[in-house]
Amino acid sequence: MAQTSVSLINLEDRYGAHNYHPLPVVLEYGKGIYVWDVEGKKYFDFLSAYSAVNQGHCHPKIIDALKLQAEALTLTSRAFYNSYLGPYEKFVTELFGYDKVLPMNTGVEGGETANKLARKWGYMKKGIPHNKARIIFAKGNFWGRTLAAISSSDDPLSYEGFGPYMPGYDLIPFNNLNALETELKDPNVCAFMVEPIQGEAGVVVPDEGYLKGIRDLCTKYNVLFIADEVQTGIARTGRLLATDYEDAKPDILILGKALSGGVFPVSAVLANDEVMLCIQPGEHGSTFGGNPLACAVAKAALEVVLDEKLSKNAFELGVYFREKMNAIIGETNLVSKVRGKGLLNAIVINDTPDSSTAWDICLALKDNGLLAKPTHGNIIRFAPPLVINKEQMDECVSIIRKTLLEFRK
Ligand code: IF1
Repeated sequence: MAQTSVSLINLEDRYGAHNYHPLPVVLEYGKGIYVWDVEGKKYFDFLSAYSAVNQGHCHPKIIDALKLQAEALTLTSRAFYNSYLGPYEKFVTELFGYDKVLPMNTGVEGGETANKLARKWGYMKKGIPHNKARIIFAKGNFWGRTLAAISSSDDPLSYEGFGPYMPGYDLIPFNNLNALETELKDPNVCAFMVEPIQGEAGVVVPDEGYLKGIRDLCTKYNVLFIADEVQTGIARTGRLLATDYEDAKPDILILGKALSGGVFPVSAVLANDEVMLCIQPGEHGSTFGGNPLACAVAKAALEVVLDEKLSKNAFELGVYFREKMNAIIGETNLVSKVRGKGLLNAIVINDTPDSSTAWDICLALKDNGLLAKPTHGNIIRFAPPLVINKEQMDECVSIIRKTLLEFRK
């Protein structure tokens, strides 16, 4: 029987866990900034798999690297050395400016690794008493779905019903340096972990100087600054890292998502020796962490970012996009603001978070050939692959404008 969107949605409903509520579109093929559904309809992808496909869908250079490595050696485990990991580690640590990298697979494993490193450093180097290490997070954070990650969340949808929670985690308001300094005075605090721009919270951009302020306070109080750049990293915000906008080099950097261009789960935790060497052989790792396939794919994905100057393109087209969106805001009472950096942007819909307006707008955008998804009810994130060009951006802006002007609640 021919597969249709409906039949495929029914298959997932019958045989798959119901842990998502996807937009009713069934994708079958992707190339660059475009995806096609089962019926062959073409869409602009304005989600980029939550910024994992910054290089565009199925980028030939990354796919070629995947194919080549897949015919050579995919996984050996870390029980043995292999000829691919060292060269990749050299490449990625030199690119981001750290002594060492601890390779993992998913973004949340990167966060877990960073938390373990920070606690170990707290005991071994800062002299925090046994099991007393505290890590501070910002309200509105999202770094994944593990029990540790949800223990640091203030979103009931993330943590409700999954207790008890990880001890030693505390929250302060995002974008508030006074609240941060108050917490850092406690000598048992080993780290502050924060996204430079909060993605899931709805693309919340902090004030100019916030990142520098974090860096200075963490230095002053001998606390590790952990930057979760899983979503903001790899050129998404118009710089290679969002922390590059200010003099705010993190002590621990977490990368994921577009580190592999969305081709393969690859994450990485980078730090200097003083921190990284606190974890001794046998104390941390993962079966697939640093596997040869991941090394080949990640190196190619990063080379695409550099060769195609995706940071510059993201920066310039981001300015252009927000200008266009601000003009549209003047034409409709549906949208209260646009915010973001580079090509990580969002519009805030003039309705309550529990309204279906943002969802209904996304359904209308889909019908008009552009895919986006709401976050936190009334915010629509717009994050196309960073390979988009000005002409394509103009087409997308006109689709968004048409949809908003024609939209009726
Ligand atoms: C889902 C959200 C985005 C992240 C940051 C770590 C991770 C993520 C800043 C963990 C992951 C993903 C998870 C994915 C949807 C997506 C998402 F909507 F869930 F919150 F991007 F905003 N740090 N975010 O954004 O990385 O373990 O997933 O590889 O759960 O559906 P992961």
